[in-house]
Amino acid sequence: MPGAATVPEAGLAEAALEQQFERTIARDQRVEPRDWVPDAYRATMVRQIAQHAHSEIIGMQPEGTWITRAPSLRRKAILLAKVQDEAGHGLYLYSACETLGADRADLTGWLISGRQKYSSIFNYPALSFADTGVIGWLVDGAAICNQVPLCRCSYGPYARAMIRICKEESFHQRQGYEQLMTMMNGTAAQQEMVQGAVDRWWWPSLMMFGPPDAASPNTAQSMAWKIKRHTNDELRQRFVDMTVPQAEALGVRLPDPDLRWNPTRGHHDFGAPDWAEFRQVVGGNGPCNAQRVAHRKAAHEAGAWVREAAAAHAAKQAARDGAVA
Ligand code: FAQ
Repeated sequence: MPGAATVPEAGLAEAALEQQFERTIARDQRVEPRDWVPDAYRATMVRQIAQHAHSEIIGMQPEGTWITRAPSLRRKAILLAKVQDEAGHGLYLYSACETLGADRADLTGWLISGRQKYSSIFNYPALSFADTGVIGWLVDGAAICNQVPLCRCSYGPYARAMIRICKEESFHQRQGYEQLMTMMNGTAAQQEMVQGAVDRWWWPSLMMFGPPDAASPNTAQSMAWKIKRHTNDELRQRFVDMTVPQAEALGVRLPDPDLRWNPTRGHHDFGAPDWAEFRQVVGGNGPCNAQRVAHRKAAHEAGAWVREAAAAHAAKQAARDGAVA
C-alpha cells in the first residue's frame, strides 16, 4: 500500500508543527501568515477579525446619517474624517483576514447573509446630533479598552493593524468628548440632548465587551492562544472605572442606580446589562439590524460595476505585462 508509510510520517510532521506553534505562543512571539497553525486557531482568528472588520464597516452607518445634518462646516468635516477612518479600519482588517486564507468576497457575502456577526452596538439608532459625540466618547472609548490589548495579540497581521487603529480610535474618543463638552457648556436644550444620548448608549456600550465570562464560550481558548489578553468582564470593569470620572467632568449622569465606588475592591460596582436584549440584538432582532444589513447589501450591489472595472483593468494589465515578458 503506497500511502501507508506516509500516514505516520505526516502525523509526525504535524506533531512537530504543532509543537513549534505552541512554542511560539509560549514565548510570546507572533504567529505569521507563513506559519502552520491549528485549524481551530485559524477559524477563531477569521471569526474575530471578520467580525471586527464588519463592525467597522457597519459602524459607519449610525454616525454617517449625521454628516449631511452636522450643525457647522467644522463639525461636518470632523465627522466625515472619522467615518472615513472607520472605512480604513475595515479595509486593514479585511486584509489581515485575507492573510489567513479568507476570501474578501466570501466575507462580505457572509456579513450580508447573516452568517457572520458584527458588533451589537451598531444596531442602535443615532437619534440626535449628540449621539455622534456619545458614540465617539463611549463607543470608541469601549473599543479602545477592548483593542489596546489586541495590539499584543498572537497573530502578527492583526496585532499590527490594531496599533494604527487604536491610535485613530483614541483621537475619535477625544474628539467625541470635546464635542460633548462644547454642548454641555451650551444651552439647556443641548445639555438635555447629551444626557438623552448618554442614557441610550450607556448599556449598549457595556454590551460591546461580549457576554459575561461565565457565558463566553471562546474566552478560555482565546486567552490560552494569547489572542485575548483579558476576559470580557475584566475589560468591561476597566471601561467603567475609566468612564465614571470622565462623566463627572462632563456633568452627565450615567443611567445606573447601582453604580458606586467600592473601596474594598478598588473598582466601581455596577449593574448588569440586559443580557436578554443583547441576545436579541446579536440574534438579528435589534432596533436597526435589518436596516443596517439592507443598506450594506444595497451599497455592495451598487458597487458591482467598480469591482468589474477593477478586475477588467487588472486582467488587461496582466495581459500587457505578459506580452512584454
Ligand atoms: N456583538 O465567546 P465570546 C468599533 C459574539 S469596533 C456581537 O465572548 P469572543 C470601532 C462572539 O463573536 C467594535 N456579537 O466571543 C468603531 C461569539 O460569536 P460566535 C467591534 C458578539 O470572540 C467605533 C459569541 O458572541 N470590536 O467599535 C458580541 O471571545 C465607533 C460569544 O462571545 C471587535 O470586534 C457583541 N458585542 O469575544 C466603529 C473587537 N460580543 O462564537 C464605528 C475584537 C460577543 O457565537 C464607530 N473582538 N459576540 O460566532 C473581540 O475582542 C472579541 O471578539 C469580543 C467577543 C470581545 C467582541
